[in-house]
Amino acid sequence: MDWIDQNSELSDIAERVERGERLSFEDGVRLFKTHDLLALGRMADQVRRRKNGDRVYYIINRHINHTNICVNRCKFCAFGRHAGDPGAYLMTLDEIEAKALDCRGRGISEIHVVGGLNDNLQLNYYLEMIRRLRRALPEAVIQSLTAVEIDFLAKTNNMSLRDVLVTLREAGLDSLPGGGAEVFAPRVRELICPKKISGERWLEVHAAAHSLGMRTNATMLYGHVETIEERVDHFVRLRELQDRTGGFLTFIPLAFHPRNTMLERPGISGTTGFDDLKMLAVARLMLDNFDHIKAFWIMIGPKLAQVSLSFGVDDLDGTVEEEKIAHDAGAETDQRLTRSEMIRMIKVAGRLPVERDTLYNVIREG
Ligand code: V47
Repeated sequence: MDWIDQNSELSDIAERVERGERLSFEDGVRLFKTHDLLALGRMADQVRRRKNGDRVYYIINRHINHTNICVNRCKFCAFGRHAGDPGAYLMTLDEIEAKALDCRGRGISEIHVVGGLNDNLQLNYYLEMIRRLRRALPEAVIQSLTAVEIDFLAKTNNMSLRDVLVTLREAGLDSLPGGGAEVFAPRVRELICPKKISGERWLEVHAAAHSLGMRTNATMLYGHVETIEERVDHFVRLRELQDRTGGFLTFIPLAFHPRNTMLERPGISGTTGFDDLKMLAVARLMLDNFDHIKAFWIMIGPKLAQVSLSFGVDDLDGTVEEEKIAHDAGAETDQRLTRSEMIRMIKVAGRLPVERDTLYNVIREG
């Protein structure tokens, strides 16, 4: 083990990583507490290489946020509005369809649609939206509706989770994105999103999707009121569900952006580069049964996302095109990257760019 100093405070964990052993809750806490970022990065990089070799994935995708009207109004969110508030919007089905039609012929393989909990919307709006997206882009994977929206549809229509998911799947829904997970610990949810579904319910929705053969993503919103222990608990719970179902595709940490949110305080300016790299590296080490760890460049910037390729990351998300959730909260990144910018970032890091679809099938290499 010549890649880590034998006197490093992490050398016992490094030995377990080298042997491919599962890390414990206590190991996760120690990893977050270390300041030895390079040792942490080397361990995560070793696991990344074992799982994905030199491949770094990206996708040509398009985000659509159909409404920002939301009854939950989470404190970390600058995107949600009450109906009638300035800036509140709801896209018509024609407007959504027009955005999808605009994607035709541009090699877009995934449409990512998420929005607020708008109690004026009936199940039929969602079914028709998905049918129209399906018709407009028959080749694309529709990754839409977070667990929070699925739960909302089940409750408002008095349906089981399974029935809602089956109905949406018949309309053309393929996969669920990872949003709404935040931090599972009840203490944190009480402080930042008291009206949102519990962590247990989020996991229940994903388990229901997995049981139908739908693949889904997982996230964690970090850098607000959560403790290190609550972060590690979040990993352990995701890892447990993944052991049971194997249905998660990737994990995406989301760096909290405070601007325009109810958690904005003088002097608080969001996560630091150290926090972001640590989060990605610890995720790679703790989530040993996840194939992929994604750096969402929209949240941490393309430069740090590129550096994170040496800290356990093997996926840079995609071209995105139009992003509102982080930008309403002060993100200063562009809203889109081109395919050639993605490829350049990956090649400069000495890795092999692989364009993928949602399920990580290879579309093109190099
Ligand atoms: O659930 C909300 C987060 C999520 C803020 O599955 C914020 O591939 C930072 O889940 N600062 C929605 N984050 C976006 C999301 C996502 C993004 C990219 C890829 C995937 C995927 C999923 O955004 C919310 C919440 O956790 N969020 N407000 C904020 N102020």
